[in-house]
Amino acid sequence: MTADLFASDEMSLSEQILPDVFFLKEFALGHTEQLLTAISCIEAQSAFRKMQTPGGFYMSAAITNCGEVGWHSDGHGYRYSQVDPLTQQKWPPMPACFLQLAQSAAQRAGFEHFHPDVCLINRYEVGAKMGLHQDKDEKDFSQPIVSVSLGLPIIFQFGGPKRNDPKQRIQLEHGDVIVWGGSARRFYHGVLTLKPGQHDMTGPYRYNLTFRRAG
Ligand SMILES: O=C(O)CCC(=O)C(=O)O
Repeated sequence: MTADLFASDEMSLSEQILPDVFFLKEFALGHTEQLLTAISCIEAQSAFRKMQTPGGFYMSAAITNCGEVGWHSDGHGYRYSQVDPLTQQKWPPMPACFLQLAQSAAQRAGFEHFHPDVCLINRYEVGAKMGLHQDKDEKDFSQPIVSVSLGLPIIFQFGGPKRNDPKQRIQLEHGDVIVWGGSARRFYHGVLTLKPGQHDMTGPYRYNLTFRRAG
């Protein structure tokens, strides 16, 4: 597979939902089987786990990572680390199909030369959600974020630089991709609670791949 394969997918529709924020409907649809197989390999090395927040709560989404670094959270704060704290080994490498998808989606949205060094993988079960937050633990904000949805649908919220700014709500479905960067790179976003359902490829789950350049 090459980045061109993604870039030439005429089936996908893209929409700019805010300045520097792009919704690429079904952009990853032709590649979901390969992406899900890669997730299975990653979780066999670095299992999904529910991370503790600095406030002492547990996040409802289960998380793992691949790439040169991985994001994690515990009682001491949010940060990137070179090793998985569960295994004390390096995080699994980023599969080529992940990198190609992330780069071609970024390019489609007008962000050339995206070089993600981490893919955070969220797994949502019924009742899981991700509250409004900014992605701000990275050193490099010049590069965009590419976010890929697999499995059950969920409502994504995208706001502004302040938590209480007005929000757009978008239903994200299997194969949809959102890309944001530039002036929107640190805008608040999150997802509402996952509703019960059964997806042909992911069963009762939704997966999200979030590609970033941590720096
Ligand atoms: O699951 C999603 O679509 C959003 C994930 C997210 O916001 C994050 O990992 O920072």
